[in-house]
Amino acid sequence: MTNPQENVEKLKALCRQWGSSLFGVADLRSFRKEEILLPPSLIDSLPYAISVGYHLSDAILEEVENQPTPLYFHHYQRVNILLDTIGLIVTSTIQDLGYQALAIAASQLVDWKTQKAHLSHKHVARAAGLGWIGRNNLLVNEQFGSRIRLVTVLTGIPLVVSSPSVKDCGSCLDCLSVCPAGAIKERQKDFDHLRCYEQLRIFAKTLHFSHNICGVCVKACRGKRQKNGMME
Ligand code: B12
Ligand code: SF4
Ligand code: SF4
Repeated sequence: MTNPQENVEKLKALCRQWGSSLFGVADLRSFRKEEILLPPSLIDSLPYAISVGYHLSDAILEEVENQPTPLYFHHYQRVNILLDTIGLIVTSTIQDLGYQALAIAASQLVDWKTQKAHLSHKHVARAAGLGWIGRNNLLVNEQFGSRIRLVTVLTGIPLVVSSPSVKDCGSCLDCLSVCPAGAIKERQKDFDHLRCYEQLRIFAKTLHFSHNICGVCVKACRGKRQKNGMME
């Protein structure tokens, strides 16, 4: 199977079957090599980046007030496992078709000092048309807001590249006042990474979670679906 459009349809349907709501393709060659912590020869052999998004449970997020809850922590962990599983299933499907694929973990650090992973799922998702980087520093999808988690699969199988979104936060400021650390500012580039990070470390310590989580700005960014009161 070498028709790029057919390949997209097949992989999209597969991801949907496994519970994902968003699918897009980015051209990895549009990224600077320094943005990807993988050997350059490996990047050259995997020119496409598939971005997959899972719509988080709105019911669980609605229960989050100004700090993460045990329900959210469990959800966060299970969704990471599901996204990693989807990455593996996409990988084996592509390999069966005779091409290479490499799934990037949903949540794994390779540089603790700068808090960097192999690559940014958000930047890939933006390039793959899933949304834009919002004031809350997260990927914002028009339908689901920031209530999504992401995974990326790099591959050599021929695919049709998606167009990036032209939308942005516009006049919305819903996430600014809710952040317990005051890390979210009107200009996205002023987002205070360190304040956010320190707040998450406090949550982990005081609430006894083994990961740095929060969820407050995820909840605040509802997207069109919740704002319109639409539920599946
Ligand atoms: C490390 C990490 C964190 C760290 C640091 C984040 C950061 N880089 O600022 C901490 C623990 C703070 C964190 C917090 C959160 N995260 Co996080 N995180 C990641 C992870 C694993 C890697 C991010 C990465 O490599 N980025 C690459 C760099 C180049 O991109 P960047 O963030 O734009 O780069 C900046 C930082 O590196 C910063 N920087 C430089 N030096 C230092 C040093 C320190 C100490 C810090 C903090 C930052 C920093 O400067 C860069 C330029 O601005 C990704 C998964 C992934 N592979 O993408 C998830 C991910 C970004 N996280 C996610 C989420 C949801 C969260 C939280 C809501 C926590 C939660 N689950 O409840 C908060 C939200 C914070 C926010 N508003 O941005 C989701 C985002 C989904 C979405 N809709 O966008 C991701 C994509 C995980 C996933 N699989 O879905 N996260
Ligand atoms: S994760 Fe929490 S502390 Fe960090 S920006 Fe979002 S609301 Fe603020
Ligand atoms: S809540 Fe509004 S301002 Fe904040 S990231 Fe989402 S769309 Fe942008």
